Amino acid sequence: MELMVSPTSPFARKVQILAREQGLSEAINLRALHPLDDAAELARMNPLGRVPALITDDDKLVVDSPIICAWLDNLAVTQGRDSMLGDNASHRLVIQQGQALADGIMESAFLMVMERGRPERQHSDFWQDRRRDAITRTLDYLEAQGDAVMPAGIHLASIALACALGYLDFRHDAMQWRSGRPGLAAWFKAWEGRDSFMATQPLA
Ligand SMILES: N[C@@H](CCC(=O)N[C@@H](CS)C(=O)NCC(=O)O)C(=O)O
Repeated sequence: MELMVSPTSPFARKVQILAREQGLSEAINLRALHPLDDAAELARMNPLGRVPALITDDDKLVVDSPIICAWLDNLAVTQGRDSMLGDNASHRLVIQQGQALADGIMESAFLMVMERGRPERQHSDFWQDRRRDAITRTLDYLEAQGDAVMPAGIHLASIALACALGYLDFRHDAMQWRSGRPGLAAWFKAWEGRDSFMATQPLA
């Protein structure tokens, strides 16, 4: 299998962590492509022009990180592993919901970085503020809800949240997301020392 990644994409990191946690990393060749600098090459494989994208051994394209994670998790289950997407229908919904919240943080944070890269006269304070507010509110919600929204353990939702918080550290240090959120900060500490997390640090 070939997984198209960029070394800074939090969505690609989520897929790589799930693959490592499910013992699949040896089966995957990573191919680093920058969505803007390598746009034509990436678009030849993924019409959406985004990373991550997976090409399976039988040459099928799988796009969008939640689907790629589900695809890899299913492969791991066929090899005798426990699913990281939940044990039953209601657990799966909680995990999908947790992943959606974390992915939403990543998306807003990524779009803020893209906005910074545009010529100054095209900058939009309206959109930057709107995205920052969405991140702030979602972090506060996660802090308040705790394990009702983010159950304990290593699963797709906790992997996604670790990637979202890691991306805030990487790209939005000024947000100081730990400030006033001791629960989330303590939760993240356990992730910071984990092998799969350390091995997938974003490279500037
Ligand atoms: N929903 C997608 C989001 C992926 C995404 O936004 N990837 C960014 C890099 S972090 C990208 O390739 N952007 C290029 C573009 O949107 O043109 C997923 O979960 O995989």
